[in-house]
Amino acid sequence: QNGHDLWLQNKNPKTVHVVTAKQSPTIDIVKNELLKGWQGTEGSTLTLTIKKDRSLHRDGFKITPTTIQANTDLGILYGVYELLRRQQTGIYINENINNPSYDRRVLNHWDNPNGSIERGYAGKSLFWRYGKDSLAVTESDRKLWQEYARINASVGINGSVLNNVNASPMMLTAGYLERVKAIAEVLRPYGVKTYISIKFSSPSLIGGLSTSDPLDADVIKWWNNKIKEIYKLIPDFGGFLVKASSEGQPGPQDYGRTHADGANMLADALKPYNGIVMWRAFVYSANDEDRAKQAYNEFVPLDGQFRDNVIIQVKNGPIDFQPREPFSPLFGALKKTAIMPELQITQEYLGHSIHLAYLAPMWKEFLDSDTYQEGKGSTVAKSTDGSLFNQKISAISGVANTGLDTNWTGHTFAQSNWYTFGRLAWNHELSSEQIADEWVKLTFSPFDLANSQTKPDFSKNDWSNNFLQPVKQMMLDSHEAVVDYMMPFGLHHIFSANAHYGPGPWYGPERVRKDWTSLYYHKADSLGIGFDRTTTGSNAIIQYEEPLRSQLSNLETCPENLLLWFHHVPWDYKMKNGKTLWDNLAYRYDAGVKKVREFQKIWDMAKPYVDSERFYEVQSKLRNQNRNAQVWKDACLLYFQEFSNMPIPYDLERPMHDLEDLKISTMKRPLDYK
Ligand code: BDP
Repeated sequence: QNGHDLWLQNKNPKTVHVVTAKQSPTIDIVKNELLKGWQGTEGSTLTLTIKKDRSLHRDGFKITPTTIQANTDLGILYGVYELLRRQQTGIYINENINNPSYDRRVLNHWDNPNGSIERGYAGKSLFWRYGKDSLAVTESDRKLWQEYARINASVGINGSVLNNVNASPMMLTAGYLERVKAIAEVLRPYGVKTYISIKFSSPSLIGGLSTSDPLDADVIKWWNNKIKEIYKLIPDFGGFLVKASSEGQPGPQDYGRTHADGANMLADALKPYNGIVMWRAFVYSANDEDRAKQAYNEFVPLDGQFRDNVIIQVKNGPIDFQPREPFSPLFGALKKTAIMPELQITQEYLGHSIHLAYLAPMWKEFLDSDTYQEGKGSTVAKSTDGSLFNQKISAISGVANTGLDTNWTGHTFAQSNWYTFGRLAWNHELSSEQIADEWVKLTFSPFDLANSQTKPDFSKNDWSNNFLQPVKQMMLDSHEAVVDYMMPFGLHHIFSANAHYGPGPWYGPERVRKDWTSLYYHKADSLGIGFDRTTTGSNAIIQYEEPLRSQLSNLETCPENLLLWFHHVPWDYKMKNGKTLWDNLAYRYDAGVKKVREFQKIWDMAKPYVDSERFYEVQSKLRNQNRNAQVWKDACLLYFQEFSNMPIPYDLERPMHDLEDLKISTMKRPLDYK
């Protein structure tokens, strides 16, 4: 088992007669999936009906064990994947209405035209290649893109941004656009729309203009022509994703214009074709203002100024995809502008493709967070899915973790995060437990769960008790384990160097940009540790609505898992369990390491139930994760101890590394011990 089939492993299909009056490339896919994957009663008849039904959204469907009804061919396709999934996971099928939470469910690929992937840990790009003839489209390209499209469609993902947000202007040149067209043709019948990221200064970089000022008539004309050219090639092109005036990228502010000026100019040009602009709010500069406050300060004054085909793309937290962050205060605060969450599927800050971290609990925590912006119950989910605010577009995006590795994502368990992104984008009310349950069954079950139980030499019950349940539990505990051994209690961004992998709480005093150092974020000193974001500090809490604001401001009521995000806390502060902050830190780091050791045992015991290729891959990665977790614990405790001057509790095992050694080795390269 090389993992290439992910959660789409068709086993012993039964025969099914498909009844439908419709013919189209999408319906051909539907029939083929049923042929390969039907697990219902042998010889059943399945009736597919496409008719106008107001209770269904464009992609929605109704299913029973023998019927699927939808408004569109794509609705039927999603219905088929749902039906097959239920058959394969043994879930009883009731008739129900199944509408997606978000209209646009989009992967953001940070792929560069030379085939490398920014923050990618699973090999090179699926779309772009390096070298001579790199733009020639081959049969194997098409085959791969088709597999990719199918995987996405199977979990409802319906959009792909094909290149990095740090965009090359080359992407808008003829050769690249031809390749986008070729990709779009393969993705189209699966309902996956193509989008690209653009560089804001393209008019001057490749258009020969002297400016890229969004209010300049020639610039506007250039974009209009470019967009016309794109739609000629790709009539259903989705639109642009834009990182502008952000981390050194050019943008409207270079010309004294606002984000709204920039976004609207592009939106106007895309409007006649129904294209959209996903404009990122990931903006901050190295000034004296707390980085966590800057996006809100920039965008809230612009609320209401954006066109209705602009949607602001906001990372889940106010800083940057850290192991744990509070939700970005922009959610719920932008009331007259569509806003979409940006999640990170690739584990830039969560152990790359080496650490096992199932991200559903983190994303659920975020989506379920109450912003209180329209009273109690104004969750992030509701403030983005169109139920709380009247927005023309609803969308959610995830930074993809895919690459050319045979198993697509590097770590077998990282496949679950791609799966989860799709499932939550479709239905943000699914629980982490249910998604894990589905994924483990689809990915590892040796049984055709709906039917026979004879195949391997153990029973379905054995498999469920000794594999499914413990592995699921390991997944559910895994994100919190990473938080514990990396950054408990709201610590954030204390990595060594730009690889964002190993620990480096000491990192960066020599750097010019203070906001790119660890010291900026943890602020450890002889008195305590943590970033004071209350009124005595940066006052970032002002950006949250009451009663949350008061809750966060008060040391006693601030959730302990975000304590050091909002407060500078004395080392000897007594926490809820009666122990000091310092002792709690030590126990938490230790608990994180111990959890990984438990995962190793769970996985070793799972050996009889999993093929050897995936077994050894995961086993070896867990060993690596265990070593890394120990390094994180030692590095952080020994370093912070220099400020706390308190002993590591004596019932805990002592560090195994010397701080000075760790400083040298983690500065040089990420501690992956490969
Ligand atoms: C940071 C990444 C950087 C991205 C940036 C972004 O380190 O590579 O370009 O986010 O989202 O997390 O634009």
